[in-house]
Amino acid sequence: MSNCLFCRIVAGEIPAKLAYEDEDVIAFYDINPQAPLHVLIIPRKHIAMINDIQPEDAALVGKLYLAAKKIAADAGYADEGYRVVMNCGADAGQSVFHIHLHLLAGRALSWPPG
Ligand code: DGP
Repeated sequence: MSNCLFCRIVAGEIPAKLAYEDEDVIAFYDINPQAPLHVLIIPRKHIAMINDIQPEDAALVGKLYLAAKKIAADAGYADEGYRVVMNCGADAGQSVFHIHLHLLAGRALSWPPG
């Protein structure tokens, strides 16, 4: 989708510092990091929000988590711990409507989130 910010990052039209990529998934560092490590993990395929995920996307969504696990481990946070979260809709704070996992690590994170 040409008007989707994250599709434009996938297409290379907007620069981003990549943390990981494969044929289905890319991950890049958040422009406004909330932790020492803050990476966004997205499918190359445009899916606007969790509400739009279809059964045939199950493996693709699983790959987002496998990428999160690899990025966290490669950065040395496997034992220390990390958070992986996906916001859905306005009340959850979703601001970019192309699904993305936030991977946050490197500091103690409070719960519940605000
Ligand atoms: P959310 O609020 O859950 O939709 O998260 C969107 C995230 O996207 C937010 O943490 C900031 C990040 N973001 C927005 N625009 C850009 C951008 O142009 N580049 C990068 N790297 N991150 C962005």
